[in-house]
Amino acid sequence: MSGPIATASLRELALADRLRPSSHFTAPAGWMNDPNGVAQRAGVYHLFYQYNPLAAEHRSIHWGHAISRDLVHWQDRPIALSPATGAPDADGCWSGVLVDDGGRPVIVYSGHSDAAPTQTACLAYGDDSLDTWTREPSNPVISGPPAGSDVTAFRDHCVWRENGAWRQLIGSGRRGVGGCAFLYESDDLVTWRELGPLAVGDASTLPQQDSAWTGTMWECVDFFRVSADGSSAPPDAASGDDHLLLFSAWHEGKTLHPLVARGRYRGDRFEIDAYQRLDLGGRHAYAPQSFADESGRRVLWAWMQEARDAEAQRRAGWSGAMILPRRLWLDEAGVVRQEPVAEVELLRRDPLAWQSQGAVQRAVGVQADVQFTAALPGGAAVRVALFATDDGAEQTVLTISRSERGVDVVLDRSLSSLGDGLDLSSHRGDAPSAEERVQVRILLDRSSVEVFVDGIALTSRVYPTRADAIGIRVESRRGASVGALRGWRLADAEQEARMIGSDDEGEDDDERGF
Ligand code: DQQ
Repeated sequence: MSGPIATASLRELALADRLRPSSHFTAPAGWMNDPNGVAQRAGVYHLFYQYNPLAAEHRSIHWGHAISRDLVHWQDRPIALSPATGAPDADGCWSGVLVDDGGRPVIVYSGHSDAAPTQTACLAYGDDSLDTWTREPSNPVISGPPAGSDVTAFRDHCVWRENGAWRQLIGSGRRGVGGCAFLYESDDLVTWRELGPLAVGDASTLPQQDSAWTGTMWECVDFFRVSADGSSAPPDAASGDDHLLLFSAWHEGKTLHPLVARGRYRGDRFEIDAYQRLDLGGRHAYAPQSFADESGRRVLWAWMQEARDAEAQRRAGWSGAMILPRRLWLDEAGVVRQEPVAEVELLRRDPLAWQSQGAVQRAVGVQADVQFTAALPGGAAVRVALFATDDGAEQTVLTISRSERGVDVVLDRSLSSLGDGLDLSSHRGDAPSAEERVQVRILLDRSSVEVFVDGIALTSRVYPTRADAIGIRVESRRGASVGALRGWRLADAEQEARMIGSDDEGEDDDERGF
């Protein structure tokens, strides 16, 4: 395996890759995975992220940091956390959250050490700018799962204030039972009391291959409440509001898919009424983390994993992008829905020019925002070819059709690329919808596809090889009709000058899974 490449060279490689999304947030170069510490403070949005500036592979994880005033244009800040020799995070500063302790910013994260391998709960304190971070001297503040519990893994944090105390969830799984989230309480963020599991899943209810299987471990737990008026806030058992628990289903080193559990928060327990797939594209919108911004809306980030193999990612010099930020809400029927935040429209540029040929409307674009309504009587379908060559040799095909449960959404990647070493599997799922007419939005960014059908999201990654794989073709079939079709070119959002980390850290050349 090749050794680490200096970050400036990684940046050159990343910039040379025409498939790197550029309307989305990506790291300057190297590896990026989970969003962390997502927040808005004094009007400024913060996005921290799992980052290896040394190579496009998952090891030696740092916390990258960027800030924004509009959620789509970002400015790099210095790396917030780096692995420290001899500390509980000697081999990685893994996922976590940002909280405000009486005005002082605090990061609660998983220190990762290869030694066991183990993950423990650690703290770091920030200055006002959130640029400089100091570790809590008594790290780790939680050194492992509750005594006597037989767990599959133990990491990732959700922390909030309730009834004058801090509460924390840590993602885990009970061996032989299912994923779970352990609940803790604290007065000072440093000393934590165990309150047992908030919720435990049952891994035996669905087959492992099922796209809604809850897995044997819950990564990146994210717990909050949603009110009938669409606003959101930290959990509060006394509120009587619906609560949602987001998590990413994991099994033996495999990152599977994000799920959301809806239910009732009763003191120290969360009674789950229903699970829902959070994104029909599975691992391509993994490790979601959300926050209530100053307007009260729930803003969601997630990691768009690559579908290239590990060696191709290393060669590309970069890996991973964030989804475009989304607003998330719970509708009256108890369905969790999402849409790109309104600020994404700031990236819209010139309108796409559509040409009609019978039931087909054609335009071109590989960075585009397309929207239409689809009237879908029984049996009808709308087929949308994306990143398509005229001869159809390369194309990614979205099909939206009426089903018994609502609307069937399929993204067929089998012809999405003539390249090798790619995941070309299809995505499929239901968009619950009682209406004949559904709203469709499609965001394309070079190698990313984000689809929203009545607020049900499907995220994926595709890597066309041909320079002419630029066609968008919207076709009505079997009595479907497409209305209000509009599209815009999406602008690049990446800053011109990125903050390149030092390239002299870490020579460690090992490879590790999650
Ligand atoms: N990624 C982090 C973990 C988390 C996983 C490490 C999910 O904390 O469980 O980079 O992608």
